[in-house]
Amino acid sequence: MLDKKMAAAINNHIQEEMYSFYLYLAMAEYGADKGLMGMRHWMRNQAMEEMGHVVRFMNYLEEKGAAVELKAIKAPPKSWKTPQLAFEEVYKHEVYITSCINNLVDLALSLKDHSTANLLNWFVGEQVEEEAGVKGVVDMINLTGNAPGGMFMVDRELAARPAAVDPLNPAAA
Ligand code: OFO
Repeated sequence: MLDKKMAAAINNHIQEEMYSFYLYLAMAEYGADKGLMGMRHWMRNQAMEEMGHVVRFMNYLEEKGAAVELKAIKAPPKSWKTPQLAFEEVYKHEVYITSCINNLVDLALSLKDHSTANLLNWFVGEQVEEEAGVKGVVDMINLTGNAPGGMFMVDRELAARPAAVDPLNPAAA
């Protein structure tokens, strides 16, 4: 059993996670268009992680006997002025997603819904990693001080990001 308000809030949040997936796929294509294949790799793997978050919430709704309601996803931007601005947007977006998770925690606690609070506890920790991971990239770009070839060097680091787990087949990882 899941409180209707909690189920509705989780379904709304699935839409946020789907938008994150979409946004990072768009940024991957922007990177590819600029010849930044490391950025493309980093963003595609970030998108894959977002799909993992979607699947985690969907599995939970299934387990609790609540209906999954997939909603429309708005189109993300197609391009950014610079790769640096794209990564800064990722950071801002992750701070926003953290606030969404915190709101879900507040709702779960107000409903004394300990099972959802337990699920969300994983996401609270995950968001710390999400923010820190992209902040590391923004810091790295800033360290280049816009030097010629700076983004080329950063791109090589981005290419080294380990592949994300396949969200639909996590046991295969
Ligand atoms: Fe799902 O954490 Fe990013 O958005």
